[in-house]
Amino acid sequence: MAGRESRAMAGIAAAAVALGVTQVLAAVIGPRADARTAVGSAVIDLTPGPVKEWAIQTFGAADKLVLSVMVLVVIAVLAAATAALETRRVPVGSVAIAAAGIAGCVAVLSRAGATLTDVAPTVIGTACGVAVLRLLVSGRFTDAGQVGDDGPDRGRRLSLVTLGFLGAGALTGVAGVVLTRLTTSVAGDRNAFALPPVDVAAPPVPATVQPKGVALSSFITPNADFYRIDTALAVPQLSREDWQLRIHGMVDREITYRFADLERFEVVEALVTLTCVSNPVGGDLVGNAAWTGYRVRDLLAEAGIHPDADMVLSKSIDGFTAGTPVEALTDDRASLLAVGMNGEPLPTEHGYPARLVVPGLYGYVSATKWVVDLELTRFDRAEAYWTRLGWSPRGPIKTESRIDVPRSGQQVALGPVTFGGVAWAQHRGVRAVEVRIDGPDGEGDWQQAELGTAYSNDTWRLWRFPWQATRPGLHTIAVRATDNTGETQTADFANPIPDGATGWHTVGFSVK
Ligand SMILES: Nc1nc2c(c(=O)[nH]1)N[C@H]1C(S)=C(S)[C@@H](COP(=O)(O)O)O[C@H]1N2
Ligand SMILES: [Mo]
Repeated sequence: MAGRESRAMAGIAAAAVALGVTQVLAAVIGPRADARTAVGSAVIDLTPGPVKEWAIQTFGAADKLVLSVMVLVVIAVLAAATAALETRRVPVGSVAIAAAGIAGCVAVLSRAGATLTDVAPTVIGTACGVAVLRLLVSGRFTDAGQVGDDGPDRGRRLSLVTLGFLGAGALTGVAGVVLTRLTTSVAGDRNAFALPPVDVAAPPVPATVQPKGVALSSFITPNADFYRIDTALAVPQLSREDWQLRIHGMVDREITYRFADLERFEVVEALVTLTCVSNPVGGDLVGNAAWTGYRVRDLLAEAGIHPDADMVLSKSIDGFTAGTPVEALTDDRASLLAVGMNGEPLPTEHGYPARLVVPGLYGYVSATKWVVDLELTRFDRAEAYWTRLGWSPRGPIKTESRIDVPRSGQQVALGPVTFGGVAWAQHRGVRAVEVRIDGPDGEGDWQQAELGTAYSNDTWRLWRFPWQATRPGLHTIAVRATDNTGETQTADFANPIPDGATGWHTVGFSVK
């Protein structure tokens, strides 16, 4: 019988084999059979709202990587702990692997469109894992030695076999992930997509939107730098061929558009600044892009909206939902079913082949990526993904501003210096930005910042503030914006839950 430590190692090897075999078989059966993604998605869905919020704030776009690593560590610890107790008679570790397998099957079956064949990889992988553990604790590799064989040699043989299984598990796992990527990726489909010619172009962007002499955010956020927030553990791979948009619910006639059907609608280009409700004061979950697409209003008109419908519940291929006021999708703002971002097809992680973009509303109530379904309904009947978790059903974007320069703790030389940042109040527009240095206890008063040209009410506005550094030591700079309704950004601090953070962004810096 192997010792406690080698049994713990055997447990990790068995878990690796179970995961590896499952992963490689899932690559053959199809994405719905991917237990790893199913379990991760289940973990995301079951995580309480405040914890999700904390994860987004803490890890940002790396949240999913952190989750994956955490899940692997938890699996390894559980496998080691339970396998350490495994004996030939009392199979604690094997039962744990089997239980994990059952949980994996439940997770797979709970996903949209899953069938019984989708659990086959998990069942076979689990069986392999149990078999490996039983084999390693059976003593076959330790007791089979000749009489007089001494401990260290037997132990070495066992650990070599264990390492072999561990390596095989890791290899099949990686092979499975790579194979899945290769067989499901829509990168080719995306590369082959030429954006439709624009019928209604966005007004040109004057160079004066970008204040000079200060290294602040660029007015248009390049796709590669655009923040990404979603609940999708694996980026959905949806080809144009497979994409459909079903419009149903409180409508006169249900419609399903195929991608090619979109050709008969006018192609509109609009610059819209997106913001995440989870963006903390001073945060970077905000970006501005030129979107190409079709007016949602035009797509809805063909279905005929019932007058008592007040919400469009949009749904993505992976089950995310957002509830948007019908008004925001049918009034004269540029609410788009976007297929292009900054002149390229939507990047896969930003919703290829089609997503919603709605000026003035936080992403969680409007910006559904990989969108496939629009249901006309009512706010008193339906609840969307984040609303169910405690966020506000309606999410108009709050007036906010951010300091990009100076960075917190930055050292500034005596003499002239230019500070700067961004301000946004989508669909109302930014009228003024004020800066205060060393207030309220210092002598600082609010002073007007210089504004970049206003492009539109739906885009952010960049600002700069030239200043003379005359007194060495520590200083603070605060910023506040006023929107075109005359409302000045509130000083009251609020957390992102339930309807967006508020407060003044304040940065400490020093003069030398
Ligand atoms: N399918 C899907 N769409 C989604 C989300 C999601 O989790 N899944 N998150 C929304 C949120 S909270 C935001 S802020 C925006 C972010 O869009 P981006 O990742 O393109 O910046 O997407 C929205 N659309
Ligand atoms: Mo968001």
